Amino acid sequence: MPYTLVESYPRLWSLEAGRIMVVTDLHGDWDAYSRYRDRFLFLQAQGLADCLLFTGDLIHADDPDNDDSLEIVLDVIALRRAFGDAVIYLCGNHELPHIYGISLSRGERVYTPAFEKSLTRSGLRAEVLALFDSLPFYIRTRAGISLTHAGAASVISVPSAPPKLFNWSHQEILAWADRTLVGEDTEALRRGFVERNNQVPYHLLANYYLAVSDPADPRYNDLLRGFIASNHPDFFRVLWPALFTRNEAEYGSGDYRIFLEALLQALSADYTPQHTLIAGHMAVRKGHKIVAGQHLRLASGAHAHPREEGLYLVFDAARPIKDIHDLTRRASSVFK
Ligand SMILES: [Mn+2]
Repeated sequence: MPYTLVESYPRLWSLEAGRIMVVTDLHGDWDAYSRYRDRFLFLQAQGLADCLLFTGDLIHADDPDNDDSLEIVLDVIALRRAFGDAVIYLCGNHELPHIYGISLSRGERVYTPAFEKSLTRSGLRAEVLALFDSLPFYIRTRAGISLTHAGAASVISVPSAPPKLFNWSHQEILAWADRTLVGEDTEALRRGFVERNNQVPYHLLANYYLAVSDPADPRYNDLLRGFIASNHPDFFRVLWPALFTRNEAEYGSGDYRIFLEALLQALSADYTPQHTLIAGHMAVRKGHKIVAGQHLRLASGAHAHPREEGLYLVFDAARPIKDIHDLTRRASSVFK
């Protein structure tokens, strides 16, 4: 049976058949990206892989001087032109802020401005944001293996959360923010935003965070829109934890096991039971680790320590895999 993808829900896609090559968080590392891409092209030509699946966080390097985020995303767009849905890209917590025009930082490192600047310079903002807007959050397979960017979050055990996530619409939230903005005093909102940002004038903030310099630019108010959007009741309660969960480091192993089970159960509804989750997102020595018995943490580059220990894996979406250790045995390297 050839490669078969079904878009069961906007953010939950089902892979019915085909050999899937899984690659996690590359964070602007062009060398790693091109190695994985070329390995896929080779495997595909040999009939050994049908689908290339990136689990998100292709963008934002820790080192700002060595960050090829936009080049990677544009290459993925080109690959999707050639391979269509056989190249899958899941939404990561680093792609998400750009959809909403909000910033993302960790410690001293502010990730989002450089990518916004390169988007504006490239003239390809619409194409890239349309891609980000379309990315699924979850993939499930007939093998019983599911994939997502970060892992399971506690909110997943709230019965209303899985359907919200599976049917999530960024555009609905942004339209809600736009409608809210119409009824607000824009000047007052701008003053509030400036106050929260150490009194830096709004036009400088808009230029720094979103690479918008002209007040006549239709994107000039997008910082305000993003601020309102991120205050939607479901934004920080449902969407954010789903993409930012720190798994057992956040909840402890015992509780993480419960949330992981809840996520796998939600992914199994009206489908083949899902017993294993693959996600990257967190640092792991030597490229992989089994967490809570049912979560394979895979690091293909940035989160493998050292990077050259990064791994990818290939499995058949149609063939049941019972043992998570059987999955780890399929991991391979593009660095050695
Ligand atoms: Mn991540």
